[in-house]
Parts: sequence; structure tokens; C-alpha cells
Amino acid sequence: MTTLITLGETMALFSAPRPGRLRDMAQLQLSIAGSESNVAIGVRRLGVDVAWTGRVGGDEMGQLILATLRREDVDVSGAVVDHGAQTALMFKERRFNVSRVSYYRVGYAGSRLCPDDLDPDAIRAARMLHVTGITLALSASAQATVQAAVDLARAGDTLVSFDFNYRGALWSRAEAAEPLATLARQADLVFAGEEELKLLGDNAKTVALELAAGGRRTVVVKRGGKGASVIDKEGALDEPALVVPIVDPVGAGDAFVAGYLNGMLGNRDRAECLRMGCAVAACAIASPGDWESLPTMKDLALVRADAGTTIR
Ligand code: KDG
Repeated sequence: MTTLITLGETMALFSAPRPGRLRDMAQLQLSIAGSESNVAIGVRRLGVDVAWTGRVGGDEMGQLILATLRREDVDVSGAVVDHGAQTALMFKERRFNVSRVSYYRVGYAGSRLCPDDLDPDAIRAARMLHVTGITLALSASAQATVQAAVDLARAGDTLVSFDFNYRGALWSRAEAAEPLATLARQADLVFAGEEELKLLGDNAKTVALELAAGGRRTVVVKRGGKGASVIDKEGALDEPALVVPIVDPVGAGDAFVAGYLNGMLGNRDRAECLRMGCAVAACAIASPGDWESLPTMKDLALVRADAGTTIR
């Protein structure tokens, strides 16, 4: 039995090794990226059993994704290899002080996800299912698959964790509002940034309070460099971000979620979950790559050490 199951699309990631235009790079670094697999790797490194489900193409990039996740000890036995499609690609570049990503994912394997791909027993047996708004944006069948997974979880005792993860490159705010609101209202735990909450109403705080009203669910607001807050039946609690050098912020949101979920799955209280989320996010921000720098429990002690500390 797996403790956490994540469901979504993972892509082959090509990253520029230095700042500049992609067209000027003679070489790109090859890895993988996907919000739900980033979370899976993060939670697994912290010691919890995790499975990732999704579709990859019947190509080298699909094999790269499965091999990487297996190497990270993430269970991919429920993943589908689609021999009729290619694996999606993501490119990441740094221009001046800004990271920029572009996707080749419309019609690729991950977006052909369908409800038959799910293993109902695995979802029902897990303690938690984690999904994101990215998958909702990929296609009608991917959206139906997320809904089917959530229905299976809710029919049993499996908790549902949902990260808005609004991606403007995939759909407009008007298109996203209703599907994101519907999913958020079915989740036990919701992660969102303030701008994402505003997809559901003018005032982010009012939307968060409304989602959490009556102790219905826990809402975790990610504020990037300003830290994070949790709102639940006990009220609101804030945690500041750790101050670290910003090397690559892409993946920090997923890292935060991984830390928070690890805390929850370890039955830690909400203050400790927030602290874990902020500490794991700090590790992701301070190093390149979406998931490579995600910490083990031992590494977490390093991120809390004073800058310049030498360990002998
Ligand atoms: O932000 C980190 C990931 O979410 C990203 O690298 C890949 O899943 C991804 C997406 O759709 O942007």
C-alpha cells in the first residue's frame, strides 16, 4: 500500500546551463519536470512511500521519466506508456533575472490521460491523493481523469490534496476559474497563491476563508518570498520564508507542497507542516533544477544552519 499517490503529466525538461537566449545555447541539460512528480520525489526523499501515475510516450523521453522516478524510489507501476504519442517537452531558460519556461505538450502523451488509466484499488488504499490544476488544463480527458481519481478517493478514506498551480500558458483565467473552484471545493487540503485565489473572487483572503469555513478543509496560501499561511478550523497561522540565495525558483512551490505533505503524513501539527514546507522550498530555490536539490531529512538540518557554517 502506498501512502501518497500523485497524478499528472511529467515532461522531458531541457534547461539552459547559463543565462541567455535558448537559440544561443549550444547545449542544453536534459532532465524531467512535472509538478506532481516533483512533489512525489520530494515526499519520497523525506521518507514516505509514494506512487506517481500518468502517461508517458513510448519513446526515449518516456523511458527517461520512468527511469528517473524509479531511481528516486517512486512507484511507477501504475504509469501508462502510450505508444501512440510522444512525451511532452518543457524548455527552461534564464533571461536576466527571470526564469522562463515554454512547453510542447498539446496532444502529447500526458494530455491523453483517461479515466481507464486509473487503478481504483491503489487510490482507495492510499492515505492521500495529490492532484493539481495543471492536469485540469491539459485536455477534457485529463480533466475527467482527475475528477474520477478524486471521486474514488472521496468514496473511501483517501484524503484529497489539490494545488491550484494555475498556468497561464495552458488556459486563460476565465477558462480556469470554474474547474479550479470545483476541484478546490472537493479537496481536504488546498494549496494556492494569492493571485490564484483571486480566480475565485476579488479578495484572496475572503476566498481562502470561504474555502476553509466551518473547518471543511485546510487552505494553505503560498506567498513565495513572503512565506506561507495555513487557514483551518483553528484560524490562521503564518510562517516566514527562509532567506536563501535565489538560484532557480522554478519548482519551489512543489517543494513547499512536498514538505507540507510530509509533515501532514507524519501527523505533525500545522506549525511544523508550514516550517517543513518553507524549509524544503528554500532548498529548491537555492539550487538549479526542479527537483534535484530536494532534501532528505538529514539535509533539512543544513538549510536551517547559519550561512557560512562549516561542518567538520
Ligand atoms: O513549477 C514547477 C513545475 O510545476 C514545472 O516545472 C513543471 O508541471 C510543470 C508545469 O506544468 O509547469
